[in-house]
Amino acid sequence: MTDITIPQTTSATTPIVDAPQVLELCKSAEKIAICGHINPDGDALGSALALRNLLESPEFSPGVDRQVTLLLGQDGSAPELYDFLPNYHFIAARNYTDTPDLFICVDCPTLKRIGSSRDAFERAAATLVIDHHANYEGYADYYYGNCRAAATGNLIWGLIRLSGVTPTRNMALFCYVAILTDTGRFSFQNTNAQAFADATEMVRLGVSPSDVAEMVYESKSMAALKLEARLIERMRFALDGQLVCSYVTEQDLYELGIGRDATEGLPSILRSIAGVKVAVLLREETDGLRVNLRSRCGINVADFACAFGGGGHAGAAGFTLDMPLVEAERSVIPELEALISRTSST
Ligand SMILES: [Mn+2]
Repeated sequence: MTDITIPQTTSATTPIVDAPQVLELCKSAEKIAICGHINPDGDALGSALALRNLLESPEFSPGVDRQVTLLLGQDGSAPELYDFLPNYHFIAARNYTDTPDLFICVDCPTLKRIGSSRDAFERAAATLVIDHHANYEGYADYYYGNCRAAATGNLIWGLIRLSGVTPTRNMALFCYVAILTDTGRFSFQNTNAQAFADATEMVRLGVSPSDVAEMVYESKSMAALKLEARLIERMRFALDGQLVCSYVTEQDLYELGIGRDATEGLPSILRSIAGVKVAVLLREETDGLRVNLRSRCGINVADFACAFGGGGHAGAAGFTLDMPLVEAERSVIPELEALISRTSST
């Protein structure tokens, strides 16, 4: 995973570094902070945890007492869904007042998405982004990325392998979770040979695919299932079933007593319906209304999301709107209908 693909939107002023340079940058820093995007998913969390293990490994830089801190982009704790991961503890950003030598953003293409960790980012002596999104906006001092990588976890795994550090089972587990979740269990369009090749190494190091799948996909709470029921009840179709839209509110999460991480798999449920080409999930968040898009049949929702100031991948993207749910639906749905009609007629 050492080839670099420069995303089209990358600012020309951001120096692009290669994998050996990333390792050098890390070796020259004693205090490092790592942060993924807000509402972190398996890739953001797995990548951050694996990277911390690498940077704290005595093998990585013998004799150096490196202090590596994981930050969250928002108050509160990390999503419960992933609490089976070993050493799964985070310091909330509001408690972090140190000035890092190096601040590393993982799986986060825009500065806005590091949320409340921004103060620490701005204090840092140097900043680095490690990411696989196509819409990196050029906000850090250094950028290491490949938008053909299935997950940021693949990039982190590549760094671990290149570093010469003996990969541990935990490093493998973190990266495996990153790849598994970002590829939708090796089924989304971004799933590629490298994802399988890396996963093979991880399984050889002791990761159990069935154990991880059970923890991530088959340990749902009854409340999470009830949220899915609400989602399904509220589905609205357009264009003869090619477009489906549903929503979840803050009130839903409050009434069911569950966290926002319970919404992570919902867009894929909508897209799983026969005939659906684009699925839209509208979900209330603290910083606005999040619009999650999933697509297939060659419809690129990343470009669509970019036009609204968001981003993502061709088949999975999102953006945030500063408007109420009903209004958001009214403005987004006709645009998506037009996108589907345009794509179908070409
Ligand atoms: Mn990712």
